[in-house]
Amino acid sequence: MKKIAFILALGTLVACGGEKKADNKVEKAATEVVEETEEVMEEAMEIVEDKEVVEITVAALGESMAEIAFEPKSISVPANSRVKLTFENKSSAEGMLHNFVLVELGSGAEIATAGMKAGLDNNFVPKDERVIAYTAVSNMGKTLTIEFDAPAKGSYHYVCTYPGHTNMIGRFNVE
Ligand SMILES: [Cu+2]
Repeated sequence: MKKIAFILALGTLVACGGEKKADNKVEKAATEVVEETEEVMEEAMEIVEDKEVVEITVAALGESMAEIAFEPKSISVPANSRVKLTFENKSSAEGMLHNFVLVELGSGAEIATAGMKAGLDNNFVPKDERVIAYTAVSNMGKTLTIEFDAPAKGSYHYVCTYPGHTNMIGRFNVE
């Protein structure tokens, strides 16, 4: 009888030991997951910090509706860069307002039409997922600066959505 009790006790001990071992395993796995997550987050932070900052300047030129245009009409930035855009309204004509709106290729006209409804309070920029970045409406002689992450590799348009400025259009390439 004593012998059986001893064996039972031993069995219980082994069973407990087994559970503890399993707990350790779970703990170890959990620690590994935490460590891996931290590594991934650190890498992500590095990617954000390492982004190349590209400074570009776009001017809005023209003293009359027939002349208004962006200068330059084409911009290229590297993929994964951070774009620091300086937008200069170089007009000296009273009431010559402009903005810079980066949009998906070919969507400029629709965005401008929707922008008219959005109104001056919204800088003539509609809430639309095809709008990637934009400046406020800028008055003559004023300079505005915005920063945004370059979108995915490809071609985009930049337009001025001020009513009637449909001939203000440029090409934005991410290479
Ligand atoms: Cu304009």
